[in-house]
Amino acid sequence: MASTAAKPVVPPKDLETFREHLRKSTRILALLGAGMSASSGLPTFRGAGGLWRTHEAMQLATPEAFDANPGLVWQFYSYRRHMALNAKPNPAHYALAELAKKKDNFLTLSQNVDGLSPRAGHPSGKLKLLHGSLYDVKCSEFFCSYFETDNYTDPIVPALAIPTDESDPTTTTALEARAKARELDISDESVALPELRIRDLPRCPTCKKGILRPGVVWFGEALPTNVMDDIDTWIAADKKIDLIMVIGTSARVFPAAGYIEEARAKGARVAIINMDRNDAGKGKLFKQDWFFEGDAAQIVPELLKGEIGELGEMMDLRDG
Ligand code: BJW
Ligand code: ZN
Repeated sequence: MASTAAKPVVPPKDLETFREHLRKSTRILALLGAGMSASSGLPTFRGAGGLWRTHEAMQLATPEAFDANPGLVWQFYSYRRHMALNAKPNPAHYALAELAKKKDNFLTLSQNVDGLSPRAGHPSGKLKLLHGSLYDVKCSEFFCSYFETDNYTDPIVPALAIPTDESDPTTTTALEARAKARELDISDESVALPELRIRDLPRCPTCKKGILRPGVVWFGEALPTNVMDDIDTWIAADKKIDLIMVIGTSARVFPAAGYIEEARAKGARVAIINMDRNDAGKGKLFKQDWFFEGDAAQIVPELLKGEIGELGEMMDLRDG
């Protein structure tokens, strides 16, 4: 008779060797990518889900795209702010946040801009945001230094509100129609984007001239100097690193991906957690490394259980 036992999230032997190494590790890095937030409902950049309307997400994440069409790029980012604000951190975010509290010398390098790690209670000193945040906003004028953090206003300006379907025939008043209205999915190209004039976009309160832009790092732009410096200082603080966990990233974007080899050069064993075996980094997986195939939201808490215990109620108590 076929066994009905659930397939273990990770092979028991690998789980055992990983947990044993983690228990002994003192200097630990984690590198996070979009796959970390996939089970929170946020799309990744490459592969399925990497298309926003007819545009590749990667093509919209450039200064050139913003210069050419700031309205379209704002519609993309306004949509992502809205989605991320309405998403919840998943068990992988909570598990890493707990590990950060337990291990003094653990540093997380996140490429994600969605705010889910901070919302899971990840200590801020142990979380380096390589590509900025959806909730930072800055002036796009070269000579203006206006920069704002923690801007959670959704929509950031009225013109960027997600359009709704107010045509429900069962409603009788405008108020009722608005209450029942469903948001339309503007990532779907068949949904019309609202008309947008340049003057309706968020404007810089300092120089009054520049259009504000998301405070994220686009291709060709330098990563925040203070963030890079903090990471360099952490890496240089000791001649060894024990472990780097590479979670939900295709590891194709630099300098982020370069931290894997930097850690390895200091002796780190590499643990990759990814849905797709092709993203293990061809030819780059060494004998002492681990590849855990599947959803980070399931695998990460399982891997860390020996250090942090069961997540259980801490997830219910946090984030509203
Ligand atoms: C799951 C899952 C589940 C799915 N569970 N897993 C060296 C060599 C070659 C090129 C360069 C180089 N150094 C620099 C460059 C150029 C460039 C670059 O790297 N290009 C590459 C394409 C080759 N880098 C830059 O331009 C960087 N800047 C720079 O180097 O500046 C130098 C400079 C110095 C001084 C002055 C001026 C300049 C900047 C890079 C910025 C990247 N920005 C973006 C957008 C951020 C804002 C936003 O979010 O919109 O960052 S692009 C995009 O890619 C985003 C991501 O953070 C980043 C990485 O993507 P990620 O997270 O890996 O996502 P995916 O979709 O690729 O992968 C998801 C993975 O999850 C997949 O593997 C799935 O299988 C997996 N998965 N579900 C587990 N449930
Ligand atoms: Zn300005």
